[in-house]
Amino acid sequence: MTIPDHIRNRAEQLREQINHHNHLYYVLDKPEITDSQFDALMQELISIEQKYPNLVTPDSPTQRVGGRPREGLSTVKHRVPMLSLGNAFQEPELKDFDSRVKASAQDEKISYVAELKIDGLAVSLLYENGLFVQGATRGDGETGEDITSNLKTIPSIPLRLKNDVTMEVRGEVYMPKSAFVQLNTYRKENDKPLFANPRNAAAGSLRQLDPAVTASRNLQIFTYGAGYSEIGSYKTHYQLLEYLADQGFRVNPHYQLCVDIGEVISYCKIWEEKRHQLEYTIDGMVIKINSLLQQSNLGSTFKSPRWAIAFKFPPEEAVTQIKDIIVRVGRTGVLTPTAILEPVLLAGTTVSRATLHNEDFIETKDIRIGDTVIVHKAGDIIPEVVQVKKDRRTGNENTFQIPDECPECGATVLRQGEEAAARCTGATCPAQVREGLIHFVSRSAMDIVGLGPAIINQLIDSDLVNDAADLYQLQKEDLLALERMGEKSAQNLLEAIDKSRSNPLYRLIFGLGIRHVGERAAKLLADEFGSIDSLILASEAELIEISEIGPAIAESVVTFFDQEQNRGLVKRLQQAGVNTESQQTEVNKGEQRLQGITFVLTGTLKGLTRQEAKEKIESLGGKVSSSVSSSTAYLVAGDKPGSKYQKANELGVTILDEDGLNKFLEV
Ligand code: 1X8
Repeated sequence: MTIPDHIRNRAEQLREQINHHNHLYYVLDKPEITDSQFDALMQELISIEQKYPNLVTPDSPTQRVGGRPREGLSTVKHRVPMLSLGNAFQEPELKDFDSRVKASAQDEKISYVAELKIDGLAVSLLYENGLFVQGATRGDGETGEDITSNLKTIPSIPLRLKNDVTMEVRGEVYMPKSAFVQLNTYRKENDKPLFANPRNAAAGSLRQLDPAVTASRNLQIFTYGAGYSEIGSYKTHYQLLEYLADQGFRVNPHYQLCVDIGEVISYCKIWEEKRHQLEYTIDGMVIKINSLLQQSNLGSTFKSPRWAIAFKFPPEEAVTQIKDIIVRVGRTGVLTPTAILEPVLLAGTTVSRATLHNEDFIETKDIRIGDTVIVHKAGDIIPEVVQVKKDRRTGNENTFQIPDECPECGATVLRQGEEAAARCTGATCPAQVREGLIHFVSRSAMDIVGLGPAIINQLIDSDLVNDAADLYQLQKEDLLALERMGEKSAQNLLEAIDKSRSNPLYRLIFGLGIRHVGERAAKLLADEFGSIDSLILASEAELIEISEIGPAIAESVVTFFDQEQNRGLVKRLQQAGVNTESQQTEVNKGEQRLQGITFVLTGTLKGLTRQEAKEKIESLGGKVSSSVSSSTAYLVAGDKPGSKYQKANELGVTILDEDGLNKFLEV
């Protein structure tokens, strides 16, 4: 198809504009247009590229959000090893470093650049002639993992540089604190395991087979160096940082030129104080010799450069006393012990509580009421008890046990089998009712805006609401009687409740708070059964047959609907006009994640037959073909592969082993 000149020019212009606004927004943090103006530019480019696919360039901004997996994580050998830094923990160690440097530099004047040490994941970004071609993790320093598609989803990583240079840029990918809190809140709502800190969350998000997952995680990058580099107009590290920023990279603004080690030390002290004001976690400072010539004269040991050092901040800890241990009852009835602390300043905030997780945690650490303890913040955010100071015990401390009866409703508390959690068995436990309602109205469930915990508490306390169905009976007068509830808010709330009546079915299923049924399982169940009435009738055997629904979910669904009380709740929700059917069979996007990808299978697989593999791939929207051609995306090679293997090699088709295939088939 010939492409009219004006279209070609317009696409080029759009790409430039989008890149420009991306840079303003993500790198410089100074947007000049609104989000919707930006979306309009993007939409225009997408529709041009859909009509004229030849216009799609690898660096087009439309290529950032990969909606499907491109490759298993293969390995990359770094052209220049990614070394780790030597550490200094105290001022004298920095002075020693300075003396060592000066001794080898034969009385030349040395100046340093001090930078923040970002607590994230080191990555290497390879640009060829200005084009981003490959990104990798640090790995063991010699060899890392290829995470190109995932890195492309991070908007502040430029796909094309200002100049057509070939160089390898290094930086740290991290998750901002706010994104971390948001992600964990979401994971908690969806019964998924939480990330311990932003660093783990960033690592988990980058090392994904599906770039769409990475794209959803709000990752960021700061670049701070070069590995292999073809040319260099820069002679100092300071100039290199300026050069990186000029090429379009995001560079942390808090770098400082220091003319001697005294200035370095003062600068480190400033950030040790101010670190908590940042939107990301740092674990120290990095100090580098400014002159690149001096750097290369000093060289490196096999492990780390001699021209740089990391100054690690001491872990932030505080000593305080446990005044009491209380127990909170969550939505699923889990009793979580929480330490009430003598308030203490820690990592920038006053901390007065720390989670004690469960009985085992308390027992392992031998934590008692009255103990003096060391607390820290996991990932700079979550207060935790690290250790008991046993030498401070007076004998007046009291051991703590999870009560046998629920502190909220008096029902029996049970610990099942190997589970660490103790649970309240009371079906009408007010704490469970409250937490259950908070879950029911939450954003991923029925999304009733304006119905926060404070109002829910009042509604329960005034006996207006005992379960989710009662919400739909509320009248304006009921609401107006609540504290701080005006005419307008009452009206808005009633409208929000009414709107939720027509939510898609999966939101209701998720909102019911059935154990183990997260948002994804709820979508699968809604798609499969089409109505809540059919779901109620489903047997465990039928449930297990659904791919991705395991025995724990199946059992839990059946147990839930076995309860008369729960079936009654559903009935009352139906009577109140809440939608309990799928309007249309929603195409489950996650399910179709292999759409457009063709596999060829060869050789003997161990874990499943080829037929099973074929069915699994097809159920996720992928295609299985019997012969290798240029449209084959992956050859899956089991034991004793035949001629297909050779053909795939000749055509440059990516070859997966069984593990590689399994990674595609897992969620
Ligand atoms: C690691 C890091 C470096 C810098 C910042 N954060 C890090 N985590 C920096 O140079 N500004 S350098 C580095 C390394 O070389 N291992």
